Amino acid sequence: MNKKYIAEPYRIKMVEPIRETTRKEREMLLKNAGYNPFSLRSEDVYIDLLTDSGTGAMSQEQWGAMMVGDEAYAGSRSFFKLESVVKNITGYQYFMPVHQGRGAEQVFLPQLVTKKGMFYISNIHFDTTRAHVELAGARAIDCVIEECFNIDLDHPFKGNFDLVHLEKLILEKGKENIAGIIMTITNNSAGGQPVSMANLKAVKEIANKFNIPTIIDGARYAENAFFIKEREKGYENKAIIDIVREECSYADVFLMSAKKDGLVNMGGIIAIKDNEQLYNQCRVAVIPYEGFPTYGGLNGRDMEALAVGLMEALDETYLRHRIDQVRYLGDKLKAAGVPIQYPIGGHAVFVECKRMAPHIPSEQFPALSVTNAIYLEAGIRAVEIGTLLLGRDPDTHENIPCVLELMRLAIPRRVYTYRHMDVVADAVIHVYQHRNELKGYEFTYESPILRHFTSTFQPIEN
Ligand code: P71
Repeated sequence: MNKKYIAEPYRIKMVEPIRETTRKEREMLLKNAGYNPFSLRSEDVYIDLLTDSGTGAMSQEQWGAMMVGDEAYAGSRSFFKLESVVKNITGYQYFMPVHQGRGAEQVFLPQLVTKKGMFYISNIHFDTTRAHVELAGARAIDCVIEECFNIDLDHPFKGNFDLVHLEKLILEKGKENIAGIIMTITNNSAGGQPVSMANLKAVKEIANKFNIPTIIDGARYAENAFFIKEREKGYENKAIIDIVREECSYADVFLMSAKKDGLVNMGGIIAIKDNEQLYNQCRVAVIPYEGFPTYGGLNGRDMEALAVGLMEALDETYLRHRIDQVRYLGDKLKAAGVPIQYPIGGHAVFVECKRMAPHIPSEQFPALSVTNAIYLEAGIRAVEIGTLLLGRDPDTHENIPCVLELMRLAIPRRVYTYRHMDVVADAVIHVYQHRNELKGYEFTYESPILRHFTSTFQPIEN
């Protein structure tokens, strides 16, 4: 039987009740949250699609493994178990745990910034990555293909680097001023879009030509490997782990927020291919920020759960369901005419709100308007990825122009069922059908940095 979407490849044996609120309650709750969904309590959310980071469900094997966690400060058994799994997956020689992705960024990224005026280049830097590049005294430049920003264009690898532009950038800035090239797989910010193997290989060739290190941001590397298997010629019959090893062969360093494809609630990874000196630098830097290099902010139980979760996330049946579930939601929205980033990405569906609410100018945050409307409609929490999140230019203080005004519906791993996706689709479609009623928002308080997290708003009534 040829199934369009596969059902959950698991039985659910522990449940967390969730509660529906009334529209009246939600109006009050959202008002009290300053119309910023980050300020809602999760118990007041019916279906929580704020993020897929650290929100997944662990398996019985992971919970079982936690019981044998070794909590030694230095050199625990759990560390060596995790180390052998990471080395096996990446093929790299050196590994160090950290508490989450931004911990890896904080420890690692400054190591390659050896002087003033340096740059990291990425397909698109994730926000925390950009923040840590800047904290390290460097600048972040994005270099993704143009096709990425055309949501209707059917392109199999919208996360790809623009190779011509990459080479031009290196020549323009001077190869000695490029700290590193960060390959974000999958590319979170513009739709969980994958990067092809051919593109990773070509980036590595360019990097080698100029002697620039390459770094994988592997938060969703397993989902990227699945897309390569599904879409790239020559990989149809390869095992996911072999695709991953080839991905890793085109980088020198692997940084990961393990809260995504590590299938854990907390954890991160720094792995280094063969540069012993760089590894030693990180071993020194990790201690003041994260902890001793054999625990890096994690306890033995966390490392046990991660050692198991990393392998589970490479299981093809798991991945197929994961990607299918996201696609199921996206297909429903697309069929109803809702403008979404297409093809549908690995971890989330991204709704384009500039097109959904053209009557709301960017400075009035159309994607926040849609996000708040689906909370009011059905108690579903999503997140704005648009003008609000992009923030202001530090010099001019103007809002940075934003190509797409996205609302992201991120699906936690192994948490919700297809029926939950139906509820989400119904709510988004309802809001879409009543899009003329959507209102813009204005600040009642604007926080000076990372403003999307803590600012407050009011709807503009006119
Ligand atoms: C996501 C997140 C985390 C997040 C961001 C904003 C609001 C709520 C949650 C984190 C990433 C990521 C990539 C590609 C590094 C990090 C940092 N993503 N690289 O998408 O997507 O990792 O959160 O473990 O520190 O919701 P960290």
